[in-house]
Amino acid sequence: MSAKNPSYYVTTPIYYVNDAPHIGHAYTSVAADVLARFKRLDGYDVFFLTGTDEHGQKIERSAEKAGVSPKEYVDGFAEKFKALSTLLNLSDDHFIRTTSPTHHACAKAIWTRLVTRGHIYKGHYAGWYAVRDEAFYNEKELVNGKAPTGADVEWVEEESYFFNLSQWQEPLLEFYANNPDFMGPQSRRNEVVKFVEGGLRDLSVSRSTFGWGVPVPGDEVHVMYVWLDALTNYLTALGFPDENAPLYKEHWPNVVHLVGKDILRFHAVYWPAFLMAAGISPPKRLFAHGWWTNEGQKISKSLGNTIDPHALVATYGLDQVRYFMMREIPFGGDGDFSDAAIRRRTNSDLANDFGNLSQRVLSFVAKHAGAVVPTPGDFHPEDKALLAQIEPFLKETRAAIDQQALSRYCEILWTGIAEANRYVDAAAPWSLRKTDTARMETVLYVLMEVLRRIAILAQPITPGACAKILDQLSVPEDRRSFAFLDKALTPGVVLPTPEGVFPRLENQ
Ligand code: ME8
Repeated sequence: MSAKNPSYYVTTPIYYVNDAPHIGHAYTSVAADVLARFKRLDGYDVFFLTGTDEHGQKIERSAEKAGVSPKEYVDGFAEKFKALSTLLNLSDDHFIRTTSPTHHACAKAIWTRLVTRGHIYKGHYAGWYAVRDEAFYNEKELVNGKAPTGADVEWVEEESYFFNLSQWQEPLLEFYANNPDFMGPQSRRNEVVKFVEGGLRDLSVSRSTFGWGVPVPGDEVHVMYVWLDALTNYLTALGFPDENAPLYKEHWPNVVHLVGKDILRFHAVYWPAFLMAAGISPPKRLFAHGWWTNEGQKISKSLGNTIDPHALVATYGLDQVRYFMMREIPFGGDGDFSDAAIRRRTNSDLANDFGNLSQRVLSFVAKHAGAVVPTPGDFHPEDKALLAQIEPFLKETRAAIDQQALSRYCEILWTGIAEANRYVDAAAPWSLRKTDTARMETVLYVLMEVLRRIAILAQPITPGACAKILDQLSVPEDRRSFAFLDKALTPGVVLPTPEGVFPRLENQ
C-alpha cells in the first residue's frame, strides 16, 4: 500500500506459553482481527500484531514441571498459538515471540535508554511476588494472604534494579488528562486514574534468582522483569530500536492496544511511564475488554472448564464463533459463554436473519429472474426508505470501530438485515411474479443491493460467509472494499448457483 494511506496499528496481548490457548485468547485475537480487517477495507495501511510472551518465572517453572528445557517448552506452545491464528483465520501481519534475537535486542535497547536517562537504579527488593500474575504486591494489597487476583504469593528478597515509577505520577496524570481518548472504556479509565492518584512506588524491573529472561545489559546476573521485556514487543515488531524503520515511523503514532481487564494496569500505568522515560510517545489508545465465564463459572485450568477454540469451531463453525464473541456482550463488559447462548445467536441472527435473507433473495433470483442481476425500474418510497436506512452504515460502523464498540458494530448491520427481511415480506416478490414482473425485478434489485452493502460491511466479522454471499452476488474480489460501497450492482450480470451460508444448528 502506498505511504499516503492512513496507518493503523493494532495489537493483542502476547500470550503466556504456559498453557494451551483458550476462548479468552481467541476473544481478544478475534476482536483485534475485526478491527484490522475493518480498517484495511476502509483504506488504511494496517499492521496487526499478535504473538507469545515466553520468558519469566511462570514459564521457567512450568518447563521444569514438564521435565523439558524452557526453550523446548516455549517452542511447543508457540506452535499452538500460531495454530490458533490459523484456526481463527486471523489476518495478523506478524507473530512475535519474545525469545527471538530481534526482541532481545529491542528490550535491551529500551533498558539501556532507561539507564542512560537516569530512570533505573540498583537496589534490593523484599516483598511479595505472584508467579501466576508475574506481579509484585505489597502487604496492604494482599487479601487473605493471596494476591487480589487470587494468585498465590511468595516472599522474595533479592538484589534488583528499580525503575523510578514514583516520579511518573504527575506526568501520567497529566497524560491521562490531556488524552481523554487514551483509555476505554470510561469506567476503567476512572479506575486507573484513581490508582495513580493514590501514589506510585518504584518498580522492581529485574530478577536475579532465576535466569529465564532477557539478560540485563552489563549485569547478566539479572534478567529483565518479564513485563518490561514483554511490553517492548509492541516496539520490536516495528523495527525499534531503529527509529528510522518505516514501520516504526508510520505505525507507532497510531497504535491501538487491545487487552483484557486483568492486565490493564501494566498497559495503562507502567507502559506509558516506561515509554515517556525512554523518550518515546505513549500509545494512542488502549482498550480493556471484559472477562468471559463458562456457564457462570470462572474459567480456570484447575476447574477443568477451559474452552478449547478448536472444539468450538468444530461444533459451531468459525464465522458463528467469531460473530457470537463479538455480538454477545458489549465490548468492555463481562460475559458468559454457554452452549445455549451460542446456539441462540447462530440460529436467530445468522441462520434466520442474515442467512435467510441471502438465501431467499438469491434462490428466488436464480429460479424466477433468470439467474442474473435484475434490471430495476423507478424506486418506490419503500425502496428508497430501505436504501436510505443502509446509507449511513459506513459512517456509523466507523464510529463504532473507532470506539472498539464491536457489539454495537454488529447491531448496526443487523438492524439493516431485519429491515430488509421485513421489506421482502411486505413487497412479496413471489406475488409480483404473477402480477408485475417489472416491479418484482426492482424489489429484487433493491434487496441484492442491500445484501451487497451489508455483506461488504460485515466481512470483518464473518469473513467466510460474506465472501460466499459476495461470490453469489457476482461481486468481483477487487470490488469488496468500502470504497466500492457506492458502486451498485450492474443489471444483467450472471449469477452463480446460490447455496446456504449459515446452516441452522439442530437441537441436540
Ligand atoms: O497476561 N476472558 O498473558 P495471558 C477474556 N503475557 N479474556 C481472556 C480470558 C477470559 N476468561 N482469559 C484470558 C498475559 N484472556 C501477558 C500479556 S502483553 C505485553 C503480556 C485474554 O496468556 C485477555 O486478553 O495471561 C487477557 O488480557 C489475556 O488473555 C491474558 O493472557
